[in-house]
Amino acid sequence: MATDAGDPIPRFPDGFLWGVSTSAHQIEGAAEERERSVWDVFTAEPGRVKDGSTAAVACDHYHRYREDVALLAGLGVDAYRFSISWPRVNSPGGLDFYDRLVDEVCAAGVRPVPTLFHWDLPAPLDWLRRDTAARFAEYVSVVAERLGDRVPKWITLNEPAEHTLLGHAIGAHAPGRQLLFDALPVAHHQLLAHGLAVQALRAAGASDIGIANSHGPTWPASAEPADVAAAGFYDLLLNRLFAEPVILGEYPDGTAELMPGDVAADLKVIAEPVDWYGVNYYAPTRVGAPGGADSEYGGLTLPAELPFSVREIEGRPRTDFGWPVVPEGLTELLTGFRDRYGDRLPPLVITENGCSYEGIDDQDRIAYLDAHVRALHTALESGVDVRGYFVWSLLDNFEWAEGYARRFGLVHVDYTTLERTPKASYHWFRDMLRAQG
Ligand code: GBH
Repeated sequence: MATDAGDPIPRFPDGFLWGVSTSAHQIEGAAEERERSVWDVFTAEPGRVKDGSTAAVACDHYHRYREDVALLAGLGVDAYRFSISWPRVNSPGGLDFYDRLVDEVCAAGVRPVPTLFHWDLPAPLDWLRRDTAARFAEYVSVVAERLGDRVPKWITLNEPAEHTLLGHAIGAHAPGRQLLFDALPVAHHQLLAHGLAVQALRAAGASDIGIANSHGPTWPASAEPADVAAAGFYDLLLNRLFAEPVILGEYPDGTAELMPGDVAADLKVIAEPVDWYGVNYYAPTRVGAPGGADSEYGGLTLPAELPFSVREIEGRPRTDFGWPVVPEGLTELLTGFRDRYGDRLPPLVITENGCSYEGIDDQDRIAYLDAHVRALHTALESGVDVRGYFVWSLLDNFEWAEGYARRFGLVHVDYTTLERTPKASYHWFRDMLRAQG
């Protein structure tokens, strides 16, 4: 892949927050020591996860968190984004674990940035039900009371769009439902949960609150009106439907009518001001009219009934996952957000960016990250207010329906011995952070 490697990466502004991300279900293991989540139920069903694996042990981070925090300290990051498992908080001693983790992270001179929901819903709960949003706010209050004295920055939800689409519309993720557009209440109830959580966090004295959403530019397959319309619809579903209620207090283009409950009243809650808005970026998506070859999303075949199809982005290197490497898509996404939302756009943080490749001498990952950090700097230079960048992920981990086959870590994990080995990309990121000062 062509990079400017060799030229130093340009300087980012003072105070720019550099970090790495993980999530509870993907790394913690110790599944016996907490309540079950929808992911435990899902992975127990045959055929759901490609390699038949579960996250019962994963990286065993629950028992090895001190070693992992030492890796963070060695990396020299400013911040660590992790997630709190709601089913663990529901279990005896669960909150004590996060208390110890937060202490350990702080003692390492790193700022803890918890995400309060990263897909591992307690098994008895269901996002189709409105009261799950209220239950979420209660849980958030409990966590904020306990950790609020040490946590400087909070994230309510991770990627409600992906959780709605993958988990409830096409069934590739837990809880495995294939409701297609009947999954829309899941989107609304998560957004409501976000707004209620912002209120609960503020009531507990917390500040610097954001949400992490998955976003990417949507490229029409051609200039044909049917392709342009399909791409616009995809952009509406994956980008605007989740950004606009939070940023503008509105659902886009008539979608409010599809949502349950007193939508106008709920939108007031959903639009509770955030301090910043998190963007998880992996790749753009090429979208055309329905039909043609099998339509894939993140390696999964999409149902033919959808009013769009996802096409290949050609002429690009691909990660092991098959996702195209398009660094300038990050610049396009960020400048596009600025152009679309103008003064109403909160400061942005890249809460995830990364790639899956095999190997410990992972030059491909270095090239990917190098190019994306430069693309981010280009967005800053053109005036987009971006305050931080988090690599997905610190560790190789349980990659959902792909099991352990995809490795996103800066640190390699041997799943037999659970030994951690920093990859070449770990050393590259550490050296880049040192050069930033
Ligand atoms: C994130 O989701 C999750 O937050 C995280 O838990 C996960 O481990 C990580 O990313 C890596 O997957 O096929 O080229 O069109 C990312 C959601 C959905 C983003 C699929 C990229 C398709 C790329 N992803 N999407 S492509």
